[in-house]
Amino acid sequence: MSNIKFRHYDPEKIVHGKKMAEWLPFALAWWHALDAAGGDMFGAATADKSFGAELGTMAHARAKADAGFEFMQKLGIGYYCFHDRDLAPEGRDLAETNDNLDEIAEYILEKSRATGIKCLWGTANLTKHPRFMNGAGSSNSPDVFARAAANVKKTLDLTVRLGGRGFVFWGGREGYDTLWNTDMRFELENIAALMRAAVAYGRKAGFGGDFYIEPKPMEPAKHQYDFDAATAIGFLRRYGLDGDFKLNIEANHATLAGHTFRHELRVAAAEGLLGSIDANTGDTLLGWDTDEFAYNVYDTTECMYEVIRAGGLTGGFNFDAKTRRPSYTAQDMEQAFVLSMDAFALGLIKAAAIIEDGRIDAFVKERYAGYSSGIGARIRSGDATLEELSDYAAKQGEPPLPGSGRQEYIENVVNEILFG
Ligand code: XUL
Ligand code: CO
Repeated sequence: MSNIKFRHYDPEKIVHGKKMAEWLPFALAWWHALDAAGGDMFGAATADKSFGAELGTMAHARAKADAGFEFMQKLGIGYYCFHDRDLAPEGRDLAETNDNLDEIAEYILEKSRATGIKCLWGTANLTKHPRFMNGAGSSNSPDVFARAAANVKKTLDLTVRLGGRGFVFWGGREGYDTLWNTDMRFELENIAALMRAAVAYGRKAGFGGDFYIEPKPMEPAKHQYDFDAATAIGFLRRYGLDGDFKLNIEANHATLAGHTFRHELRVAAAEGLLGSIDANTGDTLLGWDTDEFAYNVYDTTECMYEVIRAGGLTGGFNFDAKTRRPSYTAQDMEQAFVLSMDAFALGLIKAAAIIEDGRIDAFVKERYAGYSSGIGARIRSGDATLEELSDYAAKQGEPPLPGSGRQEYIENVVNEILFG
């Protein structure tokens, strides 16, 4: 063990009736932890992620797996998430590409058996290759659609083989750059067709987990159809996919959509569709997806409040996050994971304390108390007609003001619980 020391994360500690490790199934994101090397559109990579092997080779794919498992073991991270393209290099054709994937899957599976570290979810990268420039399910080309389907099929097979709990669709190019060249309804129907085919195949292939949509409003497409949780839920219901799909909510995507992280969690949970979380944070002053490691304890507390209220996640907390470009050392990686694991653990402790304290929940209950009897109960039952309500309103005269929202009182309670 190096200098890794958690201040709040203790997997065995019981919080609100469950072990911390059960509330917080942390996952490493293969693409960020083992690939992202700090390059951006203005500058070259700063971190060395070669792990002693030549980039783009099968030897490198194995070296990444070695490094990833060593790192997860060291930090006590129980899961990983992957794209097909993160695991192994593409070959000359689809057959060779798939052989490369099979070879590395076998290698990873052995490590998984030896360590107990499991796959949280897999996803097909349908954004990077030039063939997907106009999207995958939403592509104008049926040949590209078919290739996307082949990649989804293979990645589903890998996810089943690696024991993954989930399968993500993140529609980075499922959207448009200009409506002048776009048939929106046509594209939405095709995306749904790809997802339906994935569900049908996945269930046949033994995938018993959840499919997820990961909402994000833009970037790389100007507008992405999975804009936010509410939009994605509408789409799932419209195309009858809500029995197999839940949502994977990412904090930075929430803020890009003009929402808070908590808002997106609440929307998904309110519909019983909160499945998993991409645990990161954005920078509110930057309009792009910076994928930072979360450290704001207000945010993590609000997140964990929503998660506890939802009864936990069927998925987990995937660190879809990367260290900053000038933080290029292996120690920076350790610090980043410790930072965020502790931030979510502290958030869990504080959220549980807020719930157990009870003052806020009691106030929320009282705020809606008028609906438990009389005309309120009639409204809740769904039986109250507009005529009945209108008569009631005429008889009662001017209704009293609805009572203070007491936001400042609540914020005082939150700060008292957070800081004493
Ligand atoms: C991109 C993003 C992805 C998905 C998986 O913004 O979040 O890494 O999580 O494709
Ligand atoms: Co993500």
